[in-house]
Amino acid sequence: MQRVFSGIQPSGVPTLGNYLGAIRNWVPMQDTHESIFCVVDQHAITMWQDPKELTRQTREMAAALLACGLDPARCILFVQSHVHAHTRLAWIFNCVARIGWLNRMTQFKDKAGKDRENASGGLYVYPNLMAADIHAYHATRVPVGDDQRQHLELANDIAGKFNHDYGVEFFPNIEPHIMGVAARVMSLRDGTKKMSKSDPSDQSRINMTDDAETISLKIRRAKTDPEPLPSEVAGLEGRPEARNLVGILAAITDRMPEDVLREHGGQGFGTFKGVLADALVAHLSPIAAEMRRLLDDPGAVDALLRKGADRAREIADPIVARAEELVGFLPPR
Ligand code: AQP
Repeated sequence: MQRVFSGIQPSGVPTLGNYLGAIRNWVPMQDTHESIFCVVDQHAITMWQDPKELTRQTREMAAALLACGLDPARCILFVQSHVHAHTRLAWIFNCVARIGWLNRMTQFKDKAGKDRENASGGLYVYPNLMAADIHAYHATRVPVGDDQRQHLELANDIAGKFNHDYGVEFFPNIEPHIMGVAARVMSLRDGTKKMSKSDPSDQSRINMTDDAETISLKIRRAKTDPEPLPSEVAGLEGRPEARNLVGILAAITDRMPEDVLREHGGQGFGTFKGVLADALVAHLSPIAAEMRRLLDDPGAVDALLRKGADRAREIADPIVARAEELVGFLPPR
């Protein structure tokens, strides 16, 4: 059975983008793949996180994943900092990856913004840690949103260089698994910018914890243009906000954008937004309710995560120990 790895940062409340681009696609994989999913708190601190908030958000993210359908009986779910193999391998990868490769990463440029000199070193080497997350398990399939494609290409370059430099075929090639019409959900305030849990504007995103009223209000206020919806996908060209809302309705109701436009083409946004808000509320409300139920017993969530980390260590520790041996580190025992 092919092994799958994917992670999500507890850098805020998970958004509709995280859900449609990643989490929702993880759920069926539990039955077809050996599945390993991780709340990547070490990635989160590449940008400033308030310590108390980070603890809360880590637990909340785990509860969100469980509420969306991850089942510890069918997958391994854990917190990155609990399994030290990730940072051990990341250090080796820091020494394998070339500065020129990292300089090309668009996510660093986006997140560092204009004040690049003031970005953390961790943000710069983030893709090396992400490569280590995956290669520590010899995972070959990585379900992510479209924004992570470049990092996965880098993870393959790192594995290729490691194998070449040490004369081995140790780290396998990774296959990105980028799925569905909503592989990139865009901000509700700007259809050219991706929806992000750390966007300063809460109005830019739907949080998985938003209640029905908040969802309806955010959709009603979402940026659009004055034209009615086209009846064909080609008519969405140059209309990023319209394309985004159509894509969201398609994804949440398991249809293609063509089908959505066949039904709603010609409608103004007033009517369409009402339909979209209702569909989102119907889909997300049960997930938010289950999250709240799980978070009523934080000790139980923590215990599940600790068990997950024990299982993750069993796989990752021998792989990373072998990588350290290949590099020439004196065995610790
Ligand atoms: N807007 C999006 N559309 C589709 N997929 C998305 N993902 C994130 N945003 C979108 C996918 O969610 C998974 C987890 O992402 P992450 O938390 O590791 O980091 P990220 O991509 O940086 O997500 P955010 O929400 O933008 O977080 P912040 O604001 O902290 O940077 C990934 O598979 C990602 O592709």
